[in-house]
Amino acid sequence: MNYRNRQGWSLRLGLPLLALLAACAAPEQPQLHPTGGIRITGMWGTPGIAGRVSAAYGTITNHGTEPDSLVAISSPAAPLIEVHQMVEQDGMLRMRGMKLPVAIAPGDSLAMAPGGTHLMLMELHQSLKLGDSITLHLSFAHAGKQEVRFQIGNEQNRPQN
Ligand SMILES: [Cu+2]
Repeated sequence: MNYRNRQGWSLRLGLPLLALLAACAAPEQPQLHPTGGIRITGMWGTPGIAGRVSAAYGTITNHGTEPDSLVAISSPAAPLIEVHQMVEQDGMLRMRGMKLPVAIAPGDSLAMAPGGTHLMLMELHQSLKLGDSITLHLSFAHAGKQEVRFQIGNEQNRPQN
């Protein structure tokens, strides 16, 4: 199974989902973007072909004392970005869009990793290659608009952003 296939809309997986998730556990990463209670860490994205899709991963943590929520996502790299969950259905792992806003309770995180929840950049304006950098704007109800810039990599060569 190659990496690009895992991004397909549906795909029969040989590995149990849990093993997949465990294999993809990200190392602890330093805080990058402190604003309000929201911190976005460890962001990286996957290569993609112009007009098609790319996935982005990382962790959004609410270190504040108030609930917050992700209300909008935009990027110069793609006109449409969705939060996708992976849902197992009849032995198939399928991507399912989550409606915004996505609430993040105090002390909670939205963790995004290969095989699990991810941001899906759709209809890419340009192809994204290893080593390229892209910018995302994540808007939160309380923490406001936050900009993250991160690199394109893969599971063997995961950028440390
Ligand atoms: Cu997706």
